[in-house]
Amino acid sequence: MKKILTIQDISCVGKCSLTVALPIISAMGVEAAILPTAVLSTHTMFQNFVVQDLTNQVKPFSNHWKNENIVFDALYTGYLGSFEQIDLMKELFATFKTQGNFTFVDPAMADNGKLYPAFDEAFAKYMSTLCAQADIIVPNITEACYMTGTEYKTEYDESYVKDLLLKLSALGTKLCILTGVSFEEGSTGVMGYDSETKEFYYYKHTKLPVSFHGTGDIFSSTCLGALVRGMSWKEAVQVAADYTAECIRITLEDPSKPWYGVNFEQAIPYLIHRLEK
Ligand code: PXL
Repeated sequence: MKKILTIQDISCVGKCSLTVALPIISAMGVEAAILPTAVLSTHTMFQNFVVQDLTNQVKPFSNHWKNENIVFDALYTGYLGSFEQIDLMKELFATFKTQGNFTFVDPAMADNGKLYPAFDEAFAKYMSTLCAQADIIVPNITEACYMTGTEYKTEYDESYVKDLLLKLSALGTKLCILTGVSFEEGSTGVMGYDSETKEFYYYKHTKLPVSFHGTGDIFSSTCLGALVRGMSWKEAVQVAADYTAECIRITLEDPSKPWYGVNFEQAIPYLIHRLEK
């Protein structure tokens, strides 16, 4: 059985980070090992959340795994809370990288042109140094702009997106996957660039007229699950984009939908079905 180590916070209420990564990776038939970097009462879009930082547990936990000779098929970081945690992730990559595995970074820190409340521009810039050490990164356009010092635009053309991907790839990342790429009203999608084959690929699907929290984490977890299962990156992008869109569609049908995340749980049967195709 394949095994992913995912390292991010656990927001106890909020449908993001580990409460999304764990069930999705498990549903995809892949073992999910976790390293929680902090425990939050909720994600940071709520007011008055409380945090227990776990930065000082990263080394003892990973040392134990190393001593147990535990290996992972992929190392996956999501939301990280500090410069120190970014540095710890670089060490962890160096410790657990093998010939056969890969590192996957979702620089979860911004959306819709704005940084999440806990971050500033210096942090966003520093995140690019972790992306530089990753095999695969999955930023949205906002995150890519912050990391590459590019002006954020809501209207753009293909050359703007390709330029962003080339700048990301210049950090040193093999495969850059940019989410939330929309060239026309009514559709959105994902564009990737493989620096080894020099190939761009765009996958487009219907855009639903809302933006929900946590969908980036759903996309990342699904995309990585699909990759670890052996799909090509283009197939993985399709499955992840389709599942994320289905999560949004199902949520819109729910009259009592939560404001803070999507009903990804109700779309898990769709995901499993989609994988069987
Ligand atoms: O990736 C979203 C996310 C994860 N974790 C925490 C967050 C957010 C988004 O705001 O606050 C703690």
